Parts: sequence; C-alpha cells; structure tokens
Amino acid sequence: MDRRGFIKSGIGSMAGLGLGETILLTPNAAQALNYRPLANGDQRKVKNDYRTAKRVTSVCLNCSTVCGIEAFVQDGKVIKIRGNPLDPNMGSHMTCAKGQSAPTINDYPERLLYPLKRVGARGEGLWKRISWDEAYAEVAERIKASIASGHPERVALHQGRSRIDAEINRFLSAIGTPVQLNHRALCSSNKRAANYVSLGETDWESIDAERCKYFLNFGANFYEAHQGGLHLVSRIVKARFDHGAKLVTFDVRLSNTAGRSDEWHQPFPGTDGAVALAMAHVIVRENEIDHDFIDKFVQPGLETIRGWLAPCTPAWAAKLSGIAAADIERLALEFARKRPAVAAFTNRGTGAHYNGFNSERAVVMLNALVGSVARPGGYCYGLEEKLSASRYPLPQPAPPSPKIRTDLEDPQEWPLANRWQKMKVGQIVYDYLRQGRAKLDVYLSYTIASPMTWPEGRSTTVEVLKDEKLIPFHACSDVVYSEMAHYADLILPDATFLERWGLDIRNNLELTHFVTLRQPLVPPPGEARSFADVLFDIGRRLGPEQAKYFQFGSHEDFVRIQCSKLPATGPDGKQFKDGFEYMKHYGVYVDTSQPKPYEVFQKPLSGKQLDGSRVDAASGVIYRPNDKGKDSAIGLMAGGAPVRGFATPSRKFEVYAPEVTMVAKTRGFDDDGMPTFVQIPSHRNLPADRFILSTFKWNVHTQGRTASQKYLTEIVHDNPMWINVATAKKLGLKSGDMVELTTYRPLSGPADQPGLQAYRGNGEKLGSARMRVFVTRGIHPRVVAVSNSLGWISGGRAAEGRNGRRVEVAAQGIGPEAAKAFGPAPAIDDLNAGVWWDKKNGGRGNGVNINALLPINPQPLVGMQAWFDTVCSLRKV
Ligand SMILES: Nc1nc2c(c(=O)[nH]1)N[C@H]1C(S)=C(S)[C@@H](COP(=O)(O)OP(=O)(O)OC[C@H]3O[C@@H](n4cnc5c(=O)[nH]c(N)nc54)[C@H](O)[C@@H]3O)O[C@H]1N2
Ligand SMILES: Nc1nc2c(c(=O)[nH]1)N[C@H]1C(S)=C(S)[C@@H](COP(=O)(O)OP(=O)(O)OC[C@H]3O[C@@H](n4cnc5c(=O)[nH]c(N)nc54)[C@H](O)[C@@H]3O)O[C@H]1N2
Ligand code: SF4
Ligand SMILES: [Mo]
Repeated sequence: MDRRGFIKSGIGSMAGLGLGETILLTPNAAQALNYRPLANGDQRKVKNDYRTAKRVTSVCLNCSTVCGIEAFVQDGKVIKIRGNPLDPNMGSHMTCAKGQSAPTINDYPERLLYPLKRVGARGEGLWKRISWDEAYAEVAERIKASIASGHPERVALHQGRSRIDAEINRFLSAIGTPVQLNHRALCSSNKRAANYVSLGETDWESIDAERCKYFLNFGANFYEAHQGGLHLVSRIVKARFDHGAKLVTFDVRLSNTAGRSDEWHQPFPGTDGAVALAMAHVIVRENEIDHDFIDKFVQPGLETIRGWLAPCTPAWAAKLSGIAAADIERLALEFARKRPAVAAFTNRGTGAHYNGFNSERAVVMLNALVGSVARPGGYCYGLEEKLSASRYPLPQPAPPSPKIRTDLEDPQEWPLANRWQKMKVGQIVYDYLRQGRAKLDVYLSYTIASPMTWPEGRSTTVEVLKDEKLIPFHACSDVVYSEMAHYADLILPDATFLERWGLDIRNNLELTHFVTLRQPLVPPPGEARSFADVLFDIGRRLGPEQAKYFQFGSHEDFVRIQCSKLPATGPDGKQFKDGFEYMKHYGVYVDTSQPKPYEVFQKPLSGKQLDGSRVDAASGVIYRPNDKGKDSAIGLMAGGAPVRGFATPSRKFEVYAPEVTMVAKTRGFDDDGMPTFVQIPSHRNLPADRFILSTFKWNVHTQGRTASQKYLTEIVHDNPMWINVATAKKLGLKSGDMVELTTYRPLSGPADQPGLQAYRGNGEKLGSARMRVFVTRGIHPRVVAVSNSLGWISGGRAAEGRNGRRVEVAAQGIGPEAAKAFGPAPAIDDLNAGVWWDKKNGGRGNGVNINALLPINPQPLVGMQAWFDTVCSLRKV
C-alpha cells in the first residue's frame, strides 16, 4: 500500500494538517509540503507605526550574548527589536544584525506548529499530527517504565543553548537521572577550565575594557562573534578613541577583529600557547613584572617560574608559531609596560585545540605576571554570575540531585570535564552509545542540531540517531524542522525565545551583578508550546513522587517565584506589586549595592571569618571548618595580613596547579601542572602537502539557529574555502575553482607518551567533499578555512536555499478557522519567491556543511573538542 496515499492531496502543508492526519517531511523537500499558507492579500506590510506599537522588554537569544532587548509589538506581531539600555552590558539601543533579524523566526513559514509522531521508519519523514495529550502520555509512559525498571539514568536530555537549566535540572532530578548533556565541550570548556584552574572562581573574565590600555587578543573574534562580543567591541572602541588603547590580534585568518586591530599576527594553528610563554619569558627576563603581586599571590614563586620559562625563548616560539621573535619581544614589552591596565585574553581560536587548556592558561598567566588581574583596566571578573538559588529562589519542594553517575555525563577519561562546572564531553555521547558504554530508553533533545553543528554530524551522529536499538525513543523540541527533528520519533514544537519566559544572567563588563527577564512578546503559533511548560506538564503526569515537584504551576509561575526576592521599587521610584512585575516592566535588575570587585584578592578577612581558623605554616593558607565540619581554605596570609586571596586550593593565582598533575596521573601520564606547551601530535612533521582545516563564525550567523532567518541567510548563504594566495598558486587554483578537500582523523603521539593519545583512530581518512575556493591574502599559508552555519539539508526554504511556493489559502481549501490557528500570516512575502540564491534560480545554493568532515576529537583532561586541528589535503578538480 502506498502510505503517501494517506496524505490528503492539497492539504500537504503543516498549516492545514488535521489531527490524526499524515505529512511527509523529508530533507530537501520539506518546504514543498510544509509551508505556511498566505491568505489572499497577505502582502508585505508597507509601514509599521512604532509610535502606536506596544513596547515590551525581553532577552535576545539569537546568540549566547543574551542581550536585554526592547520589542515593538503591533497586531500580534513583533515588528522590531532594539537594545534595552538598562542592560548594563548594552547601555544603548544597539543590537547586532542577528538581533535585528530575530523576529523573523516567529513568522518563518516552516515553523513547527503541532506535535508530530513518526509513522514511517525513523528518518523517513512521515509524520502524523497528534494532540499534546497524546504526546505527553507517550513520553510519560516511557519515562515511567525507565523509573519502574530501576534505571532512571536511561532517560537523557541533550541540550544546546538552553537558558532554562534550572527548569531542565528539576525535571531530570525529579526522575532521578543525572544525564543532562550539554554542548560546553564543543564550545568553550577549555577557556572555562583555564579560568577556574588559575583564578578558582570564575569561568569567564570581564575585561575592564573602557579603562584598558593594551589588548592582547589570542583567538577571539569579538567584532563578529565571542560571548558578549558586541559589548566588548563598544568598550574597546571607546578605549581606543578616548586614550589610544592598542589592540593586537592573533588569528590564523583575517577576521573582522583582526582587520580592525592595530596589528594582526598569524600563528601556525595551535601555537598561541608557545607565543604566550615566550612573551612571559621576555617579561620576566626584563623584570617588567608586578613583584609584589607575584610574591604574595602567585603559585609557584618567581624563581621557579623563571627557571621553567628559561627554554621558552622568542626564537623557540618563532620556530613553532612562525611569529617573528622580534615581534614577540616587542609586543611582550609593550604590553607589560602599560601594566596594570592591560588584558591578555582568548577565545576559541586558542582553546579549540588539542593543547587548548594549557594555551589558555598560558595567556591568562600573562595577566598575573604584570599584575593586571582584577585591577582597574585589567583582566577582571565578576563574583556572582550564576543564578544562585539563594538570590533567585526555586519553587519548593525541589528534588534532590540524583546520586547515580554514568559514562555519558561523567566520562572518567576526562577527569576535569566536570570538575568546576558541568561541562560534560558531549561530542563522545553518540560514539559511547554505540560502544555500549551506557544504555538509553528515552532521549530528549532541545535546542541542539547535532547532525549539523557537531563533529561527524552526518556520520556517527546520524548513524546512532537512526539506530532504534541504541536510541529506542527520541523526542525532539525544536522550532523548525531541523535535521535533529528529522531523526526523532516525536516532535515537540517549541515557542521561540521571543515567545516564552525565562530568567537570564551573564557576566557584566561593568562588574556589577544583574539579571534579565525573557518574557513572551507574542503567543507562539499553532499549538507550539514552550519546552519548560512541556517538561512541567510531563512531570505532573509521572507518579506522585515526581508530580510533587511541579505543583507551582506554569513556567511563568516558576519565573515569578525566582523573582520573588527582587525589589518592587524601580530605579525611578516606580512602585510595583512585586519583583516579578518590576522585571516585566524594566526587563533588567542591576544590583549596585556592591562595589566593583577590583583587587578582591586583597580583601582583609574579618574577625568573624577568622574565628576558629588556623594558618598552615608552610603555605600560609588559612583554613576553617565549613558547615559540614570539613577544613576548607578561606584565605591566605599575605605580607603578614589575613586576606581573601583567590578561590583556588592554594588561595593564590595558580600557574602551578598540583591538581592537574594529580588527575593526569590517574590517566596514566605525567603533567608538570604548569601551562607547558605541548605540540599537537598530528601537526608534528606535517608533510608539505597537508594543511590545517579551520572553521569560523560569521557576524550574521549563529551555528544552527540563524540559517532559517531569511535576512541573515540572504547576506551569507555560501561558504567557499579560504586559501592563501601563495598556496593557491602552488596548487594552480584561482577564486571560483573547485577543490576536493579530504580530512583525516587526529594522530596519536609517541607510544611512550600515553598523554598524547588521540581519542579515536590514528590519522586515517575521514571524508572528502568538493567545494569552491576563495583565494585571499587574509589567511595563513598552511591553513584553509570553511565557515560553519551553512549547508543545511533541512530547516526550511531559507536554510535550504530553495524558494517556497506561494499557496493561496482558498485554493488549499483551508477555512478561515484553520488559518487562524497559526496567527497572522507572514508579512515576508518574499520568502516565497525571493530566495534568489536557490540553485534553480541560477544562485549558488546554500554552501557546504563542513562539520560532516570534522572528526570527534576531545582533547585530554577537559575533553573540549579540538575543532581547529584537523589535518587535510587538497586536490584541484
Ligand atoms: N555572530 C556570531 N556570534 C556568536 C556566535 C556565532 O555563531 N555567530 N556563537 C556564539 C558562541 S556559541 C561562541 S562559543 C562564541 C565564539 O566566539 P569566538 O571564539 O570569538 O569565534 P570562533 O569563530 O569560534 O573562533 C575565533 C577565531 O579563531 C580563529 N582561529 C582558528 N585557529 C586558531 C589558532 O590556532 N590561533 C588563533 N589565534 N586563532 C585561531 C578563527 O579564524 C576564528 O576567527 O561566539 C558567540 N557569538
Ligand atoms: N565547524 C564548527 N562547528 C561548530 C563550531 C565551530 O566553531 N565550528 N562551534 C560550536 C559551538 S561554539 C557551539 S556553542 C555549538 C552549538 O551547536 P547547537 O547547540 O547545535 O547550535 P544552535 O545554533 O545554538 O542551535 C541548534 C538548534 O536549536 C534550534 N532552536 C533554535 N531556537 C530554538 C528554540 O527556541 N527552541 C528549540 N527547542 N530549539 C531551537 C535550531 O533550530 C537548531 O536546530 O556549535 C558548535 N559547532
Ligand atoms: S549579540 Fe546580537 S544576536 Fe547575540 S544576543 Fe545580542 S542582539 Fe542577540
Ligand atoms: Mo559556543
């Protein structure tokens, strides 16, 4: 029987899909059936009237910068957003281009509108519309079965950028499963681990940029990306104009940041650590250091550091990195002589490598040597940047944390992955399932597009997602029909970030604590429903043991309780019923009661704090029994006075971290505990015909979430491979020519160095693809680069680069009642015929998905994905 016969002809679109009816959604064809119809006369609106539009505050989530915003809402539509000047990071109405485009996702024709249940084989794309009741019953029954079988840990939730961590955590804890998987190892776990190991109390610096005189940027592209890039740029620009601050950027590629810097240097990939150590060598040799800070607050002492740095000469680093020794000398001294208002910092260009953890630590160390840590204009950090339950109370009762562990969320091979915060090693999850390292009954996915954005996305990831023995049940929450949704058994249509609640927080470059409220600006279309509410609804349908944790009501009620300790009086004296109403009005609360945490390490310990304490004679560390009676370090004797110090075990800035030595030993290798440079094993003796494949982010795209936003994809929908002019000449290539790019798995180091083993494979071929080249001087001669964020085979017409087809509502037989279910029809009429990059229209199409060619490659100890290490070869075709 032809199952497609079930699809009512003419009502193939999601819009007209009746309860119980079937729809076929296959990648590259989805938009032909799944468009939202336009009613006759639904043309682009000519003019929006901002004066009559309602203004509502909220929080953008088109990237991880989570800017406070103000939205204009008219006739049930968000017609514009701009920055909320009360957000202290923002301080103005500015947003980036991605922020401007954010409202277009609400109206996107391929929004998921109804819960869908798979009726064909997994990955076939045949779906039946079901009710939320049916969807809840299905998920709840399966979870109940896992609990009843004594294996709650066989329920896992895999999230990308959630911003509803407390909500998800409650749901999983109620079930009794610890398996909350995230994407930190793909993103920034080395940077976080480096900050934690050095400073002890923060995962993220907040550079005091407006006062800073010298920015030494290793591998951050904050003019285009970076967590908080927008906010850093505005302050760096001010510092440059106001007092001539200098910006020096190391990047293998001429990023927009490199292009806007005073100097751009191109290191060989993965050698930033060597450059930083050589700079340290020069700074120490020339005594351009903060003696007092090092004496009191740095572990180990100056003489040990001097000895350890002795071989790290500029000539040594020049050989590894290709950066001239004279430049290393000069930049090191320029930087140090502007101390203490200087900052050396990193991002993924430094961190996303095999040796990224040490390279990040080496850069952070430069700040300690010149005494810029926590100093005005220096490498500062806030002290309260997470939503603590004491300030933002959670509904009671709250479930206890599950005591079980599994190899999925806590793989023992990476002992530092979860040491300071839950960073997991998300990229090994699919491979571990295949190896049988853990079993799953229920896999829930949320804001994650692993077939598109993860390494081996279209091989390992898809193979495991498709395998019903390894993943017996997969429910996916998404807003568009992504490749993740395509491999689910149940699709849970979500509200977008402009249609839902949430309390949000991030680090603040003004160094004060603040919090922002995400509130729905418009209701979601069709039956789309916020995922937090879906979890709470399911929670209430599990047994009474679980349901008791969800009696507070809806997600809105959850957030109201979180806001209950916030003040009810506004900064302008306005009175509100409570903190929640305050937040709904201003969108932001800033706590100005505390001074900026400059020199927090110098803070004297009070008599009360010292009560019952003891000083360790050898180290000067001050210990005191904590609530549980266990001795814990609370401070340090510095120059004869008891002070707070850093929140590390030694209470000092730890260049030497004994803990790293210890955990490396548990993995069978020696590590000196210092940020020593280790050459990437695959890059040793690299043959002349091999190159390093790098990837990068565009200013107008965020990984998987913006491809479906037409105005952004219109700007960037194509990603030819960047290649240096000299290299191109050798290979006989000019811009526009085609190459075949072949990638290889990482190589292990020598057999007697177990610390240098690659996770999987040993240099064998991973895959090949053909693509166009873009010849430029703006890239290192041994590097080729292809952006991520493109090449989707799913995600609707803008992402796939295919014109939609205009459908007249009347012609489809969709009555006005059905049409109402989706809210106002999209004003963006040009999505039907305006996808001019459609290959069928003579356009270039939507680019390549480079992640298909990138190997799963977690680096040692922390487990961060070494994205930018991949060895490749090229062949002109
Ligand atoms: N527009 C936009 N903004 C974003 C995002 C986005 O996707 N788009 N994503 C957000 C997220 S989740 C993140 S994690 C941040 C990431 O923000 P960033 O870390 O700033 O950006 P990336 O593109 O990941 O990497 C930075 C740079 O590293 C360079 N690079 C590669 N290898 C090396 C190397 O060996 N040494 C040096 N010095 N440089 C190297 C690349 O050319 C690239 O320009 O951005 C956030 N903001
Ligand atoms: N080659 C390469 N790959 C990379 C990187 C790189 O530098 N190079 N960077 C990595 C980094 S830093 C990161 S953080 C990861 C991020 O990887 P992901 O977490 O997978 O990416 P996102 O773009 O944040 O979102 C992915 C999915 O969320 C869905 N989504 C968007 N909004 C919503 C919503 O409101 N609700 C729901 N339920 N779903 C929604 C989108 O449709 C999309 O399917 O990518 C990594 N991938
Ligand atoms: S930087 Fe742009 S996309 Fe990111 S949160 Fe802010 S406005 Fe939104
Ligand atoms: Mo990220």
